[in-house]
Amino acid sequence: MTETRNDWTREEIAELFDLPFDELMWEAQGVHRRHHARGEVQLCTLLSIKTGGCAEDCGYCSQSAHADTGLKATKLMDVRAVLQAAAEAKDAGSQRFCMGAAWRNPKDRDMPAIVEMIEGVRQMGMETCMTLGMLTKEQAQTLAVAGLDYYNHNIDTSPENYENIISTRTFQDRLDTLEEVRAAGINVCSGGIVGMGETRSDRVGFIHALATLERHPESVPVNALIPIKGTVLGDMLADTSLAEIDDIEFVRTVAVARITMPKSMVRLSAGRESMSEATQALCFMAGANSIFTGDKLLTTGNRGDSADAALFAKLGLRPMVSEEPMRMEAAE
Ligand code: SAM
Ligand code: DTB
Ligand code: SF4
Repeated sequence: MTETRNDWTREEIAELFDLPFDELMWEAQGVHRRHHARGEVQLCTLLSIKTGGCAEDCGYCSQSAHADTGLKATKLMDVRAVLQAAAEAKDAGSQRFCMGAAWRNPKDRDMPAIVEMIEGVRQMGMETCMTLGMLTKEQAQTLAVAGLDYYNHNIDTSPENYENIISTRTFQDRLDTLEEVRAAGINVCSGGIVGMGETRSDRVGFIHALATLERHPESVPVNALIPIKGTVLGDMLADTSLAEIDDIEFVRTVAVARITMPKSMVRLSAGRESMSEATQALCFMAGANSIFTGDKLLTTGNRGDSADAALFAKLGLRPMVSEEPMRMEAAE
């Protein structure tokens, strides 16, 4: 087994991106086979437990109060309705249930309901994941005690590109929450978005920031930007001042994530609805081994289970079977 490294340099990562495509794919597939069961893909299901009206100004997001997407803001969902959706996801074969809230940060008064959701979903035998924005130390500890398996908190892009995408928080704010999540002993899910008009060097910086964390995130979602009308980035793409990401460059990013973070689950996340089956197949060859299932992400569409089942059959892939989620030791 090759050792996991946390001392990647930007130059090394840039060299990986620069490899001839066949060599990059060969390398990524080799790393993948050394660390993961071949042909297995983890199925995760998303639910938006609190939609819209978010105070942050993330340029890609339909749920920002700063965007003009016509999205109706909702209150936090009722616990029973969340557990009903989780039961349906489990029946559909999902291994992990990811609950997302459009918050800058949760309020302490929201935490009891969040805790009930985590406990309820865990009792069904699914892994739990929450994404609620920035957390205090106490909130991270509350989630850990409730049994939360994963916390999703994306760094989204390179440190130097961050302020071009989001102005209401800093890259360091993101790292601070990730540290609290780690310290509380919760597994980390952190990745980002490709196709926001960033440069190759930003993609290098994005992977570098993840691959040099003291511990790699256990899950690394790689999203392809879904351009949404009324968001800053969606409107820029529509008026063509922003070029769409090239499929091969997207696959390269997945491959470099796989090589630099060999043990992490790399999730081919948002953007599959408009991605060709051939590009998705290349992403799986490049080492992606997790997807979001169902016909909805948070506010946008997803491919749906029957299209995915047909793709899996075509490619000879199979859903990963659940194992008891591994809990991390709390770092002092
Ligand atoms: N509010 C929480 C936060 O920002 O951490 C959780 C929800 S937020 C919607 C989760 C992630 O979804 C973002 O960090 C971003 O990476 C991804 N995302 C949001 N809108 C997207 C879009 N239009 N296309 C691709 N990914 C998107
Ligand atoms: C992640 O990296 N992607 C998911 C999940 N983490 C929370 C969210 C994708 C959202 C896509 C846009 C939408 O549906 O609003
Ligand atoms: Fe809010 Fe998260 Fe959307 Fe940013 S990505 S606007 S924090 S919901």
